[in-house]
Amino acid sequence: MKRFPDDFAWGAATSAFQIEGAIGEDGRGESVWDRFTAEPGRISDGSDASVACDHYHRVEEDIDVLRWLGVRSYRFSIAWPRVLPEGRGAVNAPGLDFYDRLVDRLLAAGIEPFVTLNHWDLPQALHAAGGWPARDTVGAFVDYAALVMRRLGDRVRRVCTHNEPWCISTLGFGRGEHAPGERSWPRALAAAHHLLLSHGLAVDAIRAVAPAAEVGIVLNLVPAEPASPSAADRDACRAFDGGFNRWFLDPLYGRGYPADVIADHRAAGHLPAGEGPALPFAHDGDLAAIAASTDFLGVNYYSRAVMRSTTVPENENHAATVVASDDRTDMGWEVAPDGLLAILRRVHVEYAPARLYVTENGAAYGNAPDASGRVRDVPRQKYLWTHFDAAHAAIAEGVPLAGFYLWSLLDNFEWAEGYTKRFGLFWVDYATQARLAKDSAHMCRRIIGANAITSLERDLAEVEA
Ligand code: IFM
Repeated sequence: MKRFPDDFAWGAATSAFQIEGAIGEDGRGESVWDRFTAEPGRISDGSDASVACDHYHRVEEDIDVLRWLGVRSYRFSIAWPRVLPEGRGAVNAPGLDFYDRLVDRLLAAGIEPFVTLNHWDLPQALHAAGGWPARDTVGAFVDYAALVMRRLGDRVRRVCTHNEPWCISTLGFGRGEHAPGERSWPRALAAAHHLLLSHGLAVDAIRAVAPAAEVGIVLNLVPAEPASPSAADRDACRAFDGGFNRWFLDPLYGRGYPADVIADHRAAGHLPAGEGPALPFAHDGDLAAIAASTDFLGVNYYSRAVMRSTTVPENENHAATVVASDDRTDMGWEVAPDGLLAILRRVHVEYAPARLYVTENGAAYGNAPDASGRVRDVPRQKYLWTHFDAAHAAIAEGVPLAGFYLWSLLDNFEWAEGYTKRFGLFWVDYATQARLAKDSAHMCRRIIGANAITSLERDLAEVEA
């Protein structure tokens, strides 16, 4: 039996755009993702998030689901355009009231609310005015963060600024796979900088209005290994790690942007070469602001990367990811629980955040209800169990890991993949909006209740019994 600490924050996570629906209701403004999903060819199944899991109308039912699961905490995001339809200025009272009620209901159910302020749904009006590549958006975010926490901060004790700034900047502005669908590396790098700067400035603004709240940021981190010991593969690994992990971790923990990655971007023409400033968007004082001291780092972990050098020119960093085993989820991501231990250990040793949370971990598998209505999702059970084991090993090594949030509570709108990928512990029948506990939900319920894992075979067998 491997026990977790008594106060370990077992949780489930979602995000507003992926579950709420009701995109045109009660004064909500348009977001970049509404605009993006409406563009033909952007979403693999041609769907949108106008209904999603209809969570906006099913809050009570979803809190019952959380209560049944036994989680101690629930990580959800606030839809910025629901609160500020234009991104700044006039507050939409029904939008803020919705989250206020959600917080009260969670607390009444004995579930600690964990707020994400920006899970990608930037108000379209702010994007039209320049969006994340523009410095003006920094102030808009800081004001929005203070507004939300002034209202909720008497009850919300854990809040993060941004979810996965790598995705917003790289997928949204570099690769064009996410909203707003641009392909410009200079703009991607400016967006990343403004996300980080707005995080740092928002930390102070949040503390001023909600002094009792823990404040942090959530990064998606991917431990990288070279596919071979060759110098070229090791350099591919360095470049990948630099662009994915260190570009965010280093400035957040006071080291500035990594020089080797700046050099890569200059060589690729993403940043100006020559004598002038390498980072035209960075002003004096920005790095100190970005490095604001925080209470925790949230780590979203799904897989590792095994890197091979390639000269394919369209691939940034001239590196290619190799999937090292055939054990993959429906996203094509390798199942690699050791990578979770590796990244938690590394972040602890190299950056020493005060506290860590696994703010997302989970897997997309399509297992559907059988004739008896049961969802036998053994691959997800194995995925989660082995990652719980890795988290336990990290704690045993002394990593200050304080919680683990399952991604996701419900099957939901998986961004550019639409509804084709199911990450939920609960199956969602999108025709009826029924929620059905998968076998993995039963397993997690038991493990959370016991606050311990035993062995994979035994924990799986308990679900069968
Ligand atoms: O669904 C996403 C989530 O919004 C952010 N982290 C990764 C998840 C799976 O792709």
